[in-house]
Amino acid sequence: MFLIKLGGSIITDKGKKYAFKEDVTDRLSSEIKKANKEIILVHGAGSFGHILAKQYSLNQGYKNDVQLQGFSDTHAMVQQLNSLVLTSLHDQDIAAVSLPPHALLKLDDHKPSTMNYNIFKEYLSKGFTPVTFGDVVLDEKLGFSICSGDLLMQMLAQYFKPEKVLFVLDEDGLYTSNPKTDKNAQFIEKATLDELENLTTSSNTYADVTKGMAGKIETIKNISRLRIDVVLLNGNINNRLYDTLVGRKTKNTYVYGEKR
Ligand code: IP8
Repeated sequence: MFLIKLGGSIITDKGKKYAFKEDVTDRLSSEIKKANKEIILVHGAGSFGHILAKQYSLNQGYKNDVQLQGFSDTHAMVQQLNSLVLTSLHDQDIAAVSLPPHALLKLDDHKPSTMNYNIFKEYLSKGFTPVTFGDVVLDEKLGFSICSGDLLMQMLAQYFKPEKVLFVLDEDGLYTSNPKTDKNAQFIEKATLDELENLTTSSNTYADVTKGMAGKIETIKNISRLRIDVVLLNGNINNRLYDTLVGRKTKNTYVYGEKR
């Protein structure tokens, strides 16, 4: 089984509220169909979730009743994005079913507390493609908080031990620094967990621009520690996802699962 995350920046325009990238998502759906693999799909919230979540400080937990409306509005928007992704998959005759995190799991101070893994297992065993996504969820300590697609990737990787974990990004993969701001950034084709440890240290010196990247590296390291290989690839380029899924050589960053 392959666990794939379609990043929010690849399926939406992160700078524009509620801007779904239909063409890119449709092409990625067709590549998933063509590869014909067993898959659990996770997607990010992009501009359907992050703008509202920030506006209402939802990740800080319950502070006032105004946030309740913000919570339900944010959920409605990420659910809407999820419906757009599902339609794209259904158009390719993929039997995708939506598994919304807010109804399946609880966090406790941002960390996983309870999760209904069985529902994923049952749908998979019947031949469906479970699709889940970054969502607002209940939180034992905070009242509510945000469950990111990356956290879902870690939880699902730990439980299902997939053959590979794929992150579909709007970059070719990992770089030694942020390629959008640093022209000396070097592309990383292959890395071990140890090499990633060094990378975090150096990328932290780039402050806020690489904060997102540092978080992503943390997620990748946690999955790599489960001895699962992680591949990061560019979803904007034709067939990178397909080639990676079928094991064909293509440009991507390959992180080897930690060997013991
Ligand atoms: O885009 C965030 O999920 P992500 C979810 O995977 C919300 O980080 C609701 C902002």
